Amino acid sequence: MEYFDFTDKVGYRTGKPFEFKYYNPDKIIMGKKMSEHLPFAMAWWHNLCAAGADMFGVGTADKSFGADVGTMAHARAKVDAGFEFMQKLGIKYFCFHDVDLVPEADDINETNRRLDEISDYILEKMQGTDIKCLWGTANMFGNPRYMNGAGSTNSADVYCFAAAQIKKALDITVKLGGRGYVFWGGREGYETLLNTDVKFEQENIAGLMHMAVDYGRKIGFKGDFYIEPKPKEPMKHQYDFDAATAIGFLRQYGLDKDFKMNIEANHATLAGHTFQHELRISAVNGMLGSVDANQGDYLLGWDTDEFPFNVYETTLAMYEILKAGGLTGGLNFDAKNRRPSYTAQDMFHAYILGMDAFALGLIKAAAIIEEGRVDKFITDRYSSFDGEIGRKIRNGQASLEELSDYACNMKKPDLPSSGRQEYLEYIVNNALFGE
Ligand code: XUL
Ligand code: CO
Repeated sequence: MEYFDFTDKVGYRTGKPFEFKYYNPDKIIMGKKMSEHLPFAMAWWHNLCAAGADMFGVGTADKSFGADVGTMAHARAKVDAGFEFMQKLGIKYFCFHDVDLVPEADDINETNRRLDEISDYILEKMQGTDIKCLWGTANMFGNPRYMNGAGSTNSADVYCFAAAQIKKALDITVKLGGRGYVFWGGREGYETLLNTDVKFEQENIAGLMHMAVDYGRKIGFKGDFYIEPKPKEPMKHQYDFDAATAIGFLRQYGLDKDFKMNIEANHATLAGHTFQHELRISAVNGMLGSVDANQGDYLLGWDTDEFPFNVYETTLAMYEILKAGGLTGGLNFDAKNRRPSYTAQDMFHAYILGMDAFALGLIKAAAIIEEGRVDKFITDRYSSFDGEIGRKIRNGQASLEELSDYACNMKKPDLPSSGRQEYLEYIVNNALFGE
């Protein structure tokens, strides 16, 4: 059965109603194919499961794919529709939560059996295609048992259920050849400190992550584990607030060798940071792994998970990614159509928008790097540290007394060189819109 019969394979500037204007997979940018710079992934949950329900109303889109929702026949139809979707768009990766794949049963043993069945089917579909799994994860926030979190729960029994779900999600990720495994700490945080032992909860979260690493390595998982920072929503405060916080946590609990960051654009802005900031902080700490490619709305205080459209943001994101030498993970569209964009055609328009926004971002970021003035400016900006006293400081050979003597001899320093922000922004605009 063909689910999306209104389009065949979407190509570059074909003149057809569904076409890429910028994403040209084989085009070489800075020595690598665009498709290698941009390992796009489909998010199973938004694309194949979510129908647009919100707090005020039910879904508007039909994601039944011709089957009864909540059955294994529906789970299989989603696999078929998902593979047709990815093949038509030339998307090479997918990401999933355990319960995106199958309906959750009352008994975890039955859920696990369903997961075995569907992962056999996905594996079968993968054969003969170049589609792979980017990462898997366990949904440890939706079921009522996780009302107080998974690793951070006050219930030892619920903690064991979280362990069981992670074990199974890791099994399936490995079975499908996943590059990574994600921890998004959905409800790992608190609503009020009046009922919360923060130290106890953080130790338990770290304990669960250690067990996941031990088990994953035992079953042959060679990829990266990821933390996906997010400051709030659904909880008032989430422990993985932002990249700096999550990296500190990983180091504190000895998890930093096995984990990297999965940075989501909308989570960055919820934390009061730019997307670029979160990518930079991860990269300078050697922990930039993967990206959830979406965008938020600066006027709204929640996670809107929009398809990326803002080319300034994708350009600066790709600038960071190129400077970091690329991603070990990929660009997962953790994004959903707006509720009134409910048709199957809208699903294609959304992915084309997102893929083109990142392709254009890549082209423009490469132009900024190749043009060279921004990078040269940054190098020059610190050139005072190339002098004798500067080198001593950088090499850790200076003492406070020596620097004090140096300063007192000078009496008064010159002002630091200009930051020239407007000049740099003008260079970015020229790269984006031409001289
Ligand atoms: C929620 C979110 C998740 C994670 C995976 O804000 O981003 O979908 O990406 O659990
Ligand atoms: Co996400």
